[in-house]
Amino acid sequence: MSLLIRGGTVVTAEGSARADVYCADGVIKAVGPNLDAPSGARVVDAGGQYVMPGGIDPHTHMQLPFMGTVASEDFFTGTAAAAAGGTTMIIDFVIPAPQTSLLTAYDQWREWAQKSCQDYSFHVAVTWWSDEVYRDMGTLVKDRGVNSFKHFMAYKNAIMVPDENLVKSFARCQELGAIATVHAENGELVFHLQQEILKRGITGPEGHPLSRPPEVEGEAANRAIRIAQVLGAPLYIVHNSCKESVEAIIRARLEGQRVYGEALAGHLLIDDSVYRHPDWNYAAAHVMSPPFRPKENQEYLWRALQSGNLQTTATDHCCFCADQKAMGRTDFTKIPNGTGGVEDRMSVLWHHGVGTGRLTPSEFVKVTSTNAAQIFNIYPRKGSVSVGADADLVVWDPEGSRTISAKTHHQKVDFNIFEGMNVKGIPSHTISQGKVVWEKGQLNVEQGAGRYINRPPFHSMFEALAKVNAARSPRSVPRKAAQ
Ligand code: URQ
Ligand code: ZN
Ligand code: ZN
Repeated sequence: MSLLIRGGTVVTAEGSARADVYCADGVIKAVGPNLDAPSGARVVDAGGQYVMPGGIDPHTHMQLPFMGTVASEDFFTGTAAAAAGGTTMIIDFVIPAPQTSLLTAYDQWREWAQKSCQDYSFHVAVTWWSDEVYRDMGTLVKDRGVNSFKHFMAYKNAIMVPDENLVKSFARCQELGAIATVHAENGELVFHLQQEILKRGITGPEGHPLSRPPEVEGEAANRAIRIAQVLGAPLYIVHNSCKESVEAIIRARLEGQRVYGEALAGHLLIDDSVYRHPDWNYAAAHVMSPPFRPKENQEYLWRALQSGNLQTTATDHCCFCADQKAMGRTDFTKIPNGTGGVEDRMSVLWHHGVGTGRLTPSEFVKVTSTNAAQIFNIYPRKGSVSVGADADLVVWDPEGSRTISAKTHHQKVDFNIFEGMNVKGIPSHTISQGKVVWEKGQLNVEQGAGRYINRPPFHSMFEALAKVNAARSPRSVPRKAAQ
């Protein structure tokens, strides 16, 4: 099956140019103007549209067991919804229960993810510490294609880890050539504030943001950054929601520290007024952590993306339906934390990013695909439109529009945090492994077609480079016999 995408403007992180893209055997074979269509090739007319690397969502939680229930979206429906929105790869999370084997959890998540219809990979959460965890991290890097380890600094009495574990695990990441990632909220402060707020008789969703003020996030972000700095470990902070965490990242980056930050599409557009909505279900549907923030934080996050101080966008797609959210009907701390967005991220970011002039099309590609591919070491296989890369592409119609709604979305959840939002800029075609999986409003996905994508450790790349350089260095070139 070969495919020629003809007449479009290819947009990459580097720039844009009128070019056709020819794909065969699941990879890009040629990029250039006026390509011929070999006999039998399918031709997609991309005239007047952009051809970009398929979106990479580096933060999802399909069918996550969490807070006494399981996220409603599974790996098939979630990767299908991603295709409908122009995203062609997700990086999800293996989250072992504390005191359980990381390798066993990894195998469990691999089994769950086999039904995916598009490519996927996993960060692995370090939710406890022991010599076994130390060894398993090595196995995961060397034999399972994992190069990123997650640490929850919140969720006390569940998956939160103390500083001691952060230190040991970050040091192990540095040793292995892996990147440490964190959910940065001070879980002890959250727990204390939750008890205080409940004591005052506040049990509704309005209590959620009160228990997780921005300072709680800023403190944890800074703490993780300083630990990583002392240990020389690269660090990626997920779902930065406020000025306090971004300021910590900017300071570190100005000092030359290797710290990366992620922003969620939700945090870029939704503010904390949602928690004061009179309808309990509406407010509870927005309970996620860190919470949606006061409005001024959105512009701050946009500026951080524009300035390159935040590098990626994601969704933290972790869906719970109304009956699940109702588990916290009398106690907001029992409302399962999480919201969706995997289908809407790309259009929301194009409309509010490129559509407003905040982002150029190339910057859009960087923050929705290429930067994540580079940070998690799968570039240029992913996140590029280049010969040899996987044929994961999106044909983007900048004039197309749609209204986002739970009534029409493909996400397996009964709520949409972007409900009613009109967006201009939509995928006319999504191509996964060279196959058109979304076309003019119709999914054409195959359960199980998705592949697990190995992500090599970083120093292995440096070792490879070192070998290449050594081979080139003058010392290794046999000297001509003296004249
Ligand atoms: O914290 C996370 O990233 C997971 C558990 C999803 N839930 C959330 O509220 N962000
Ligand atoms: Zn989180
Ligand atoms: Zn998450």
